[in-house]
This record gives sequence, structure tokens and C-alpha cells, in this order.
Amino acid sequence: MTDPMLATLAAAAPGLRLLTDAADLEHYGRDWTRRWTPAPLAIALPGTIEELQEVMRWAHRHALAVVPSGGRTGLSGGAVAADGELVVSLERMNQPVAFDAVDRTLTVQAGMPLQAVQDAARSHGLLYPVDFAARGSCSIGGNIATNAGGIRVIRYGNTREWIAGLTVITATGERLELNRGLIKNSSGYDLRQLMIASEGTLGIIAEATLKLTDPPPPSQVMLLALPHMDALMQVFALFRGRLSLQAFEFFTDVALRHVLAHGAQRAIEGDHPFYVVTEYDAADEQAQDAALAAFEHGMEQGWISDGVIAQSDAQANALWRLREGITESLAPRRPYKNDVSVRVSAVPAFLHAMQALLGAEYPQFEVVWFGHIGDGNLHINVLAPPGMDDAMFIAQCEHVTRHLAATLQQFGGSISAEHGIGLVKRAYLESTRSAVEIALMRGVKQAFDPNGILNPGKLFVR
Ligand code: FAD
Ligand code: 2HG
Ligand code: ZN
Repeated sequence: MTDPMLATLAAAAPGLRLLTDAADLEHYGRDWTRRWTPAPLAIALPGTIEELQEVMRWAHRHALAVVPSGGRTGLSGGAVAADGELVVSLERMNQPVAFDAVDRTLTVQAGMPLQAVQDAARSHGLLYPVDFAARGSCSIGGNIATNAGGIRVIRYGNTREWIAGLTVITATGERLELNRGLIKNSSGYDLRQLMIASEGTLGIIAEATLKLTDPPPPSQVMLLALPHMDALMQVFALFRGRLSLQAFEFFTDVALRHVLAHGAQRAIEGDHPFYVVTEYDAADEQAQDAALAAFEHGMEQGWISDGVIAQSDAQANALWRLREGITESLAPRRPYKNDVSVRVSAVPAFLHAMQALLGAEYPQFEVVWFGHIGDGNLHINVLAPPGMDDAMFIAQCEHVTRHLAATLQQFGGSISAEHGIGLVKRAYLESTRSAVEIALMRGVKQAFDPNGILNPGKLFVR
């Protein structure tokens, strides 16, 4: 270690892995946004809670900014280190710690990938139900720090619902044990809940105790083609009324084009403007008949143009790929992303407002809509025409986001449904949170991190 300051860190935590190679700085300094040039000072990879505490004590002594880092699949720039920060990666802390069959909880280190958590729960005959396409590479710590949602929120809620306890290391290296797996705990402010969605600005999550639940009954996956936008919520109301839904996700023909070009297989012929992938409990013939009856009713009403039910796990996966493969299929184009939400009851009117706004403001760009429509969450990905200058493209999109934020404010919606604010959306926080709320949030930040070393510049404009 040639840097004298970093040499003191290496000396303070002898087991710590420290990386300073240019390739590592680039790899660990960015997330899926790819908008900022990575420029961290170094990467620290603690292997234990004690090493993590040493890192934070050292950062505190040197007043050095720290960027907590999970799988860096984030879509809001929360894990970006572009300003000489120390990246603290939880990658080596990726193991299960304890399972309690009576409490039905699984305690894991924060760097454990979501999919490994799901597998561990399954090995105990139980379910950790938060799920989405980045499962193989995102970490449970990152999921908690963003309150990740995903494709089964309609049944199980967001990550927040599944956190029974957290071990957190503070900005000064103190260790907090928050809620300790208790179901009932009315002993004042719930600091565990404050940590959830705090995007690494209040502390570093070292371990999490996760609630588990019973696996769902056998299910069916159905792909539907819809003739117009209003049909989305008409079919949602119909299916939610008659079936026990696990997921209800939508995408447009534009999204379908991209995912097919990326290797997914077409499942419904013809041109249709909207599609839905839905999964519902179908343990017996009665439930399967109910699904068919709902489908037929939707056809009779003119809300559904076509549909297919998966007949095998492979077909179910193929149908899911049409929805889950969208982000990856668009990634080479480095899309400009919006991730917005309104109350479910406001979705029909909001979709019309969005169609008018995006149609008027983006006539020259390709706009891809998809998302968790049953949760009131719409993803909008805007694609730059090939060859267009990055800065000019982003400036034009930011202009539209200002209008979008104003529309969201009218609807009482949110500028970030599930991806977090990070760097990408911090200029729009005021559209979702009042001035009083933001002042209180800054007060919370000040209480946890008086020297402002935890992920500075994220969530709030400095
Ligand atoms: P990172 O990107 O590493 O970090 C995200 C934020 O958390 C940063 O602010 C970081 O500082 C902070 N952080 C990370 N670890 C810790 C820790 N241990 N302690 C404190 N702070 C920490 N998100 C959804 O909600 N729903 C989806 O359906 C969804 N689908 C996706 C699909 C794809 C293909 C991709 C690429 C992303 C998707 N995402 C989705 C976004 C992303 O995967 C989630 O936000 C995820 O929770 C981020 O986890 P991560 O470990 O990659 O976090
Ligand atoms: C999803 O729902 C993710 O697939 C990613 O939240 C959304 O890429 C996006 O905009
Ligand atoms: Zn999503």
C-alpha cells in the first residue's frame, strides 16, 4: 500500500482487503446507471463486522466520505463513487448466519445475493418472497437500503415488510442491533425502519434478520395481449376480484420488440399495444377454471385480445422472460429511466396524463413503458437516437422529468417507487416530499452522520 493514509487503514484492520487498481476502482465505482465516471480513492472489502467497524472508525478519524456498496445493480446512482470516496463493499460478507425455525427468521450477512437468500429460505421449506430480475447479483443489503420492490409486491409487499432486525455500523463505527427480531416492540422510534430506504446515508447494514413465510400454492402464469391502455386496469380489477394474484405486470409492444431482439421467444402472434404477465394461485381445477372464466369474460368485454397459459415450468419461465428481460435488453442503449408511482386508484387517469405528456415531449425519442401496474408503479425508459450526444440527451430528458415531477405532485405520487433517489432523482425530491419533511429528513441525517461522511450527495442535493 503506497498511499500513506491508506496504509494506516491497512494497519488498523489487518484482515481487510483493500483494492486500488484502476480496473477495480472503475468496477466498484459505478452501478447500472453508467452515467458518472468512477473515481473512488480505494475499495475496502471487510470480511467481518469488526473489520467494518474499523473501516468506519478510520473514515471518521480522516473525515473521508464512504460509499456503501452491494451488488451495484442500483438504477439511481446510489452506489456511484465519483469523487474520491472510499467504497465499502459488502461483497465478502455474503454468508447465512442463523436460521430460527420457531421465529421463522433467517439472519444473513448484508452482502448475500438475493437469490442465495431465496435459496437458503427454500432449503428450510420456507419462502423469502421479495423477487426481481437482478436477484442473482443484487445484495440483500442493497435491497434493504433501497426498500426494493419487484414483481411480487402485490402479494407480499416491499422489502420493508420482511425485515425483523438489522445490525448496522454507524458513521463512527458503533454497532447497533435494531429490533432484534421482535414482532412486538413499541419502545419508541423504530430505527430499523429508518435504515430501510436510507440508501447508505445513515449507516452501513452489516447483517439482516429476515422474516420468512410459507411457500405459495402451485401457480399458473398467463400472458395476455390487450387492445388499449384502459384495458390494463379493467383486466387488473377483473383478475384481482376473481383470482388470488401473485403478480400482475405490464409492458408495451415497444418493450416486447426489444426483449424479442434480445433472444426472448414470442408467445402471442400479431400486433398488440399492451401485454400483461400475471401469476396466480392455481392449486386445483376450480382455481384454474376461475382463471379461464376470468380470461373469457375479459375477451367478451373487449379488454383482452389474446392470451396464453404456460403449460410447463419452462413455458412459465419463457413468459416471465418477456417481462423480466426488458431492463437487460435495453441496457446497451443506456436508457434514461423514470420509476414513478401513484395510488392504484389513480393509475387510469395518471396513465392518460403520462401518455399526453410523453407523447408531446418526446416525439423524437423511443419511449419504453413497463412495470408493476398492479402496485401503481410505472417504469419509463427513454432511448437516445443512435449517435446523439449524451449530455444533450440527458438535458432533454431532465426537462421532461421536471414536467413529470409536477404531474406526479398533482397526483400525490412518488418520483421514486422502488429504485431510490440516489444521484439521479435528488433534484426532484421536492415533488414527492414537502419542505417540512425534507428538513426533518436532513435532521435525521445530521443526527446519524454529523460529519456527513456516509454517501454524501446521495438522496439530498448537498
Ligand atoms: P447497490 O446498487 O450496490 O446499492 C444501492 C444503494 O444501497 C446505494 O445507495 C448503496 O450505497 C446502498 N447500499 C448497498 N449496500 C448497503 C449496505 N450494506 N448498507 C447500507 N447501504 C447499502 N429494483 C426494484 O426495486 N425492483 C425491481 O424489480 C428491480 N429490478 C431490477 C432489474 C434489473 C435487471 C436491475 C439491473 C436492477 C433492478 N432493480 C430493481 C434495481 C436494483 O437491483 C435494486 O435497487 C437493488 O435493491 C440494489 O441492490 P444492490 O445490492 O445492487 O445495491
Ligand atoms: C423492473 O421492474 C426493474 O424490471 C427495472 O425495476 C426497471 O429498468 C427499469 O427501468
Ligand atoms: Zn421494477
